[in-house]
Amino acid sequence: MNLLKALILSALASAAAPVFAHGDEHAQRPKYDASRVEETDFGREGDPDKVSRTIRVDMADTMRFSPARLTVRRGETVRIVVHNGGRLLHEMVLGTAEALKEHAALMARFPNMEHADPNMAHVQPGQTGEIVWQFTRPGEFQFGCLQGGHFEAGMVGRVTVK
Ligand SMILES: [Cu+2]
Repeated sequence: MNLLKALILSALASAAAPVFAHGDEHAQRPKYDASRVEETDFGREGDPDKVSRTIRVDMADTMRFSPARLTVRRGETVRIVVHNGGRLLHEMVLGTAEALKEHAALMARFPNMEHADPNMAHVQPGQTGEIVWQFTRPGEFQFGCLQGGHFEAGMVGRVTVK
């Protein structure tokens, strides 16, 4: 199932069952399983045993990621450790610029949307989450916080894959 279709389905599912608040009781991401990894336009879920580098990114209520620019080598598997130093729920969602824009628009329509995909980490205040990702294609990608209004307020960063 492609990512957008999965998002729409989960949006519809949570529209019908609004008790599942996004970020509260969201499903735990399943353990890494190589046979279930899907290639996307911006790479794929990384094997935690093949991580060559850990990158720490902080999220703040100023609606900023720091650092907001990351550079990785093509093929590299990185562990992105995301710390939420704010008092609000924040998240990091990796994707293409276009996919993030679409996802943000969907989140605005369905604020209770629930999902836990390998390219995202929802992080409660004071907590730390992580994404293990292998960037298999060169190019410019983004990461954004898609909590209501955050992306629009500039909570977005860039990944350059060389
Ligand atoms: Cu945020």
